[in-house]
Amino acid sequence: MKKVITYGTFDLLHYGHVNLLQRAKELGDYLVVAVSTDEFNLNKKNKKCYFSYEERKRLVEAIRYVDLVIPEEDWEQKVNDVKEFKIDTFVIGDDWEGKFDFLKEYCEVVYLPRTPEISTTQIKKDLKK
Ligand code: C2G
Repeated sequence: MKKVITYGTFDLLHYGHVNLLQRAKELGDYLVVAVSTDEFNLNKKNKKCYFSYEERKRLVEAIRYVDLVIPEEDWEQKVNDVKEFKIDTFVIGDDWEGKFDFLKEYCEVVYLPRTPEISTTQIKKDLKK
């Protein structure tokens, strides 16, 4: 069984996120998604989420491509996650191109094109109009 992992906040879940998760699942048979916790978002990613971790976890778990959701609590957990879950492929959007190449020592690393026209930031801006 080929196992894939990806990471993200997934706040105000939108079709760009789903596009990524669909393509991530196509790279294997089992997809683990590490969803950033509220603390990690606030303290390390400088992101204030609309939905709590529990709500974002519930939403991501409901996506047909996702097999398991785990918490992302810090930047340093990826190597351990790859080992613990016996991951074959790490995948993330190409806004992170090159940032996780250190994982190539442990698994395949794939950067996928983002869905260009949508983002949580844009949604929040549009809602303010
Ligand atoms: N994404 C995408 N297209 C968009 C928006 C997001 O393909 N229009 C992808 C991102 O590239 C990422 C995933 O969807 O792979 C989740 O996006 P975010 O929730 O913004 O995640 P991010 O804040 O980039 O967190 O340790 C890694 C970080 O946790 C990644």
